[in-house]
Amino acid sequence: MNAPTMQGLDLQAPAYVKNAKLIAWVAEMAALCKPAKIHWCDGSKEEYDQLCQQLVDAGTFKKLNPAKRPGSFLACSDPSDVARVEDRTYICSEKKDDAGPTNNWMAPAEMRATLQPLFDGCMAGRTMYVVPFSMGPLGSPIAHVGVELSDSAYVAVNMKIMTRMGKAVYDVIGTDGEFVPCVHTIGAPLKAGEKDTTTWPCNKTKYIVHYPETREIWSFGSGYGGNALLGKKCLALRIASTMGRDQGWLAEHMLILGVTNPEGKKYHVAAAFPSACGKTNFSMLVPPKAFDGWKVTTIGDDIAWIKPQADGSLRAINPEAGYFGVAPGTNYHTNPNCMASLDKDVIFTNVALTDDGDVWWEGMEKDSGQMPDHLIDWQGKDWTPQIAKETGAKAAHPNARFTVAATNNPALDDAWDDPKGVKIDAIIFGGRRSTTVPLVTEARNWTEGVYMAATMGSETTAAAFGAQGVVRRDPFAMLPFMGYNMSDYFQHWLNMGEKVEKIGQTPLPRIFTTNWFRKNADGKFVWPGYGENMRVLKWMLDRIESKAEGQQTAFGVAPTYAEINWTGLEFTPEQFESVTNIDKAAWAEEMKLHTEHFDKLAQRLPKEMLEIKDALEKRLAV
Ligand code: GTP
Ligand code: SPV
Ligand code: MN
Repeated sequence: MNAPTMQGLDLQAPAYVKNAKLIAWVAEMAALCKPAKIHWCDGSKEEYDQLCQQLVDAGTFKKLNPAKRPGSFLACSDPSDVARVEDRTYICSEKKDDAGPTNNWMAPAEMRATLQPLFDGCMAGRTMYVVPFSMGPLGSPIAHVGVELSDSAYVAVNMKIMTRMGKAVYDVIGTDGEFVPCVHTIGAPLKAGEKDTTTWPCNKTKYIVHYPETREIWSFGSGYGGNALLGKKCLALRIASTMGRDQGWLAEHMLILGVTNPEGKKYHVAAAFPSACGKTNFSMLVPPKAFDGWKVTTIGDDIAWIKPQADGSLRAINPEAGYFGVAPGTNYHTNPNCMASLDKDVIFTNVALTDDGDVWWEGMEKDSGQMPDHLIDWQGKDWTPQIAKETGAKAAHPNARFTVAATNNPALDDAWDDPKGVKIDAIIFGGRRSTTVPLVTEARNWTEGVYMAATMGSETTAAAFGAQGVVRRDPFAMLPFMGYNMSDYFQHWLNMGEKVEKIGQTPLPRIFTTNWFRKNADGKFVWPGYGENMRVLKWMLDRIESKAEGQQTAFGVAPTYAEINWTGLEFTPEQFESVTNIDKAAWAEEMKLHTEHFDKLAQRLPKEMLEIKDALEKRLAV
């Protein structure tokens, strides 16, 4: 039999690919994107090594000094392609109201017509990688499978680390199994004989598009992070959130950790902090000396899928297999487990290169006690402390990241890939706020917790393209990741609470808020953060065990100074007051922002949100 071909392109799928729909879709996409070659990824170590070598040969990867950082590479992106592009991200539901007021929307037919000419021939001169991946353990009933077609080898190798990627996924899909089709292109076709003139080709025009009803993802123009690794934000959050709405579960921008006390009792905590607000850090927390015998273990650092069980418990899994984490600020003082995870087999993106072929980023001077004399910065330029002083140039981009397998993490929880997931005892919502919001409070009930999450504000960070340090509402830390109408999502959370409470067998997880980021008059963080966050976590567990009474405040139940273990930390009652006080004037301003936020979401806003807001306003007025 002749192999199927199309204008010289070999369309023959490997024998282990047996899904007719998949094979037909790859052929259809190849006809549209017109790649020079198709590579069906098998996920093997050999393939990973070969693709990394190819990226080295192309100049996209620099192999790091194997004596310092074995098996590791540095990629530096185009300066225009360094973060998620929220203003170019679309939820294309049939009806605009189903995407809701917080999402960019275009009618599916109109978006398809817009993308068609962009994708036509978009992979010319390049290889189309067929990347089969599973979010969640392979073959598990909670996992969802996707296939990403991409013309970026960088994407293929990152997907290998971040997901369960490879041949075995084809067995899961079988002859007629479901998969989420994901098409990605950097949008930089090559004419016949043309060679790349840059090591990070991409396109000025970018589109990150989701069709929630048909569960499809189309991404054009970017090669970076969440824009391009489509299993992560696109599938595991935006598409999964709509699956969760329809099927009765939750897809959340949350870390999951285990915390075990000296008596061996273990709790599981999920925490939603916006992008670059401390999830990776908190999930790998090393308790301070005063907490001898306590242990924190990582289940996930970015995404949680939470499913209610027949007994009313909420069990969570991490659908990912690796971490795509923020490098700057990470060091042996702030996050030793993370530093240990980065010893070997890491892909670094947009950090600086040292003269001995290792990596460096802002914050590492805390470990060595000094700035390096010379570096090549993330843009390939010479960097010295003097240049930094004069120009403010950062050696690493503030959104520089590492890609590393979860199995590199010394604090990895034994149950990190247990398909049953872990039972969640507490849920935290935490923003980055230099003023107003206290260090920690507990919601008095589920509905108040949903309100606190729904109205959460946070200062924008380098994780997304655009202005930084601007306070915006980021409900549930999901603003950039919501696949449907935000008000419907609040209702979904209320429904979940009600459903689980009715079962009556398992208490609902307690809901807390945190803010590690209050600043003093000098603009310095008051709370020491990082490992010291254990002191706050311990108070939360004390609340669960009825060992801490707390005190009622306008904004939930807060700890008294005496309820926090201060052993080994100098933190005065005055400092405590400055990170916990509720400033009435600031809160009056804050409530105006809640009003504005709810006005925007008014159309489908659950009435409970306005009731809780009323009660909060009344408490603030006394
Ligand atoms: P995404 O991967 O973007 O979703 O972010 P993330 O929430 O996992 O953020 P991550 O833990 O990587 O932290 C981002 C930045 O916040 C890093 O520069 C950290 O050093 C800093 N950070 C983390 N935890 C704390 C903390 O407790 N206090 C302070 N002041 N900074 C923190
Ligand atoms: C985030 O921005 O929340 C991330 C990084 O976790 S990215 O995968 O680029 O979205
Ligand atoms: Mn994230």
